[in-house]
Amino acid sequence: MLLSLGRKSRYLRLITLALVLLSVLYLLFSYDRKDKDSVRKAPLVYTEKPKLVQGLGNFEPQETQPREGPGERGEAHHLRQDQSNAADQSEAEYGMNVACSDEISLDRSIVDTRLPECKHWAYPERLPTTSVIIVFHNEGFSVLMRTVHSVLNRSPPQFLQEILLVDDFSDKESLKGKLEDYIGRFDGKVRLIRNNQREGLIRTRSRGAKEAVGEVIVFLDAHCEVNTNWLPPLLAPIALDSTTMTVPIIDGIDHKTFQYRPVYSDSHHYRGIFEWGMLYKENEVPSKELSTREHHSEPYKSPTHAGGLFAINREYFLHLGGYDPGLLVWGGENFELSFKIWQCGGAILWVPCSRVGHVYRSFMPYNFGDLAKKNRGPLITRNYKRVVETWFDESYKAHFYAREPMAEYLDMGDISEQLALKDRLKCKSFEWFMENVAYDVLEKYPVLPVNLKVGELRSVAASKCLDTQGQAPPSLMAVQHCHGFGNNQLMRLNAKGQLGVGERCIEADSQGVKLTFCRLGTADGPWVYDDNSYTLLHRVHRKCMALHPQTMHLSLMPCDINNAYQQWLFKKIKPK
Ligand code: LR7
Ligand code: MN
Repeated sequence: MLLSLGRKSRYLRLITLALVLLSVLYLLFSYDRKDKDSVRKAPLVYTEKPKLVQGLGNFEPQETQPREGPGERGEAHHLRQDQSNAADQSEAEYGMNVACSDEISLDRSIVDTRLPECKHWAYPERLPTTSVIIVFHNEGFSVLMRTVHSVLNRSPPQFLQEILLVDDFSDKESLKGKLEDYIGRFDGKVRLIRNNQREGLIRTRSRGAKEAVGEVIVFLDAHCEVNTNWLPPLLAPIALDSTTMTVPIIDGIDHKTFQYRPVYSDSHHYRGIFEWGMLYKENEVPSKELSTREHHSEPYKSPTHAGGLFAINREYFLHLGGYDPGLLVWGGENFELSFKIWQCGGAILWVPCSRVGHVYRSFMPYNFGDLAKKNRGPLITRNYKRVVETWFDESYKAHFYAREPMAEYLDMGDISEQLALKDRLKCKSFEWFMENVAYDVLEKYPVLPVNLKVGELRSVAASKCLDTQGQAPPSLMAVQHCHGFGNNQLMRLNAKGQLGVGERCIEADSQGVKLTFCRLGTADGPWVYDDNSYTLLHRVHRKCMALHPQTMHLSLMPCDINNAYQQWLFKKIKPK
């Protein structure tokens, strides 16, 4: 009896122990599973009221009393009349009114431009740590620092590991000791490193990525203001899948008044595409893309991005080789990264609930240093050529060269490393990308017919050349001294009658010969060139392009093949 009791109690103890063990294991296991599920299956949970959901956080800030002062609430700030010299001077120096910025608080409030439903999203409580990388070359001190302040003020501190400032060899006094002293107040949260020669923004960003310590890197231009709760919506999709890159919606900050303005006045969604000269374009998101989502404010896929502002897992970025180190200074790196991501198995999402303001400058205030002493144009085209030659299939390359004929003559350097990377990562074809991701590009920018003629278009009578005069369309075309550099005088006549210059088209009506926006979705035009009579016939008006002998005004006149003022020669441009 005693013995059996003792045995019983041993059994009981054993069973209890087993039960305790099992429940501990269960708890551990289910905790782990719940935690993972909360990230895997429900990274974003929409709640009727902004509130906490188990394992998820709603990072909306407390509403605060609006502050008063210049530029508060993102309003325009106007300098006094007697400050106009300072304003003009800083605009000439920086491409933006830094004198105006200097009077606005670095902590100013801005308008919340998000869709109202953005306040309702809850994100995983645990998100990757982040390094915000800001590269800069000769930026205005207050503009740069407002970028930093906005990040510190509007990011959950637990996710913001550091802000890494990378100076691309600036020579402005305000960006030396004063900058170092100033960031001292942030207790190491803001770090500064400097290039010891000018590298250009692309290589400078790659350096920042290598030096950063966060799991995710977020790039910002040095003249931005991040908006309310901008960071968690960028991090959540990356936490879910580290091969996803996320892009905020970019609002505008006026370069004269620093007014913060929402980029879209409607609530439609747009995404990044390109035309065949590799100019960046945006297009309304095809409905098929949106229909996979439940809420209007959810992220959606985009073929490409503008370049400056995005978040990506740091190791993934480095696994993709960062940016092609052969890309110089400015331009094309946005496409390189986009094509690389999509073709090599990743994805790009645009995130409506993340908004960041960016100052669009009136002009580019810096030169390209030693990397392009005279002329930036060819350097940017050269970058495009590297990207096209690396990522386009053979059949697509022709469209780029049709749109940008001078690219053929540019030395793009060695791309064998890039091709090897593409091979190593077993990346898909450009055709796959065009059919599955960028399927809206061809609707807007159809493939280009071959060029029948390329060169300057010279009047036989006046020996002057057709010239856009750097005007934006719609504007009248003119003739100017033939300079032989191409650019505003480089005309292309394609096999379907379109006369193009850069991304623009040449049309004519009763007022004269005009520079116009090419009709989206078309690549044809009205012009027929006759190799025997040298006339340029407008098929629709049944008249010929003519130059007025005295006024030099361009117009359509009844065709007269013997009139030298209606005779035009396409003269090839030699690369310089
Ligand atoms: O040599 C340089 N070294 C630098 O460090 C030249 C520039 N920079 C810095 C500069 O100080 C700035 O912080 O690099 C950053 C970007 O240069 P910007 O502001 O002159 O470029 P951008 O705004 O005119 O151009 C857009 O395209 C560039 C192409 O290479 C970059 O990708 C920019 O980041 C990009 N900006 C955006 O995408 C913001 C939205 C604008 C649009 C469309
Ligand atoms: Mn910029």
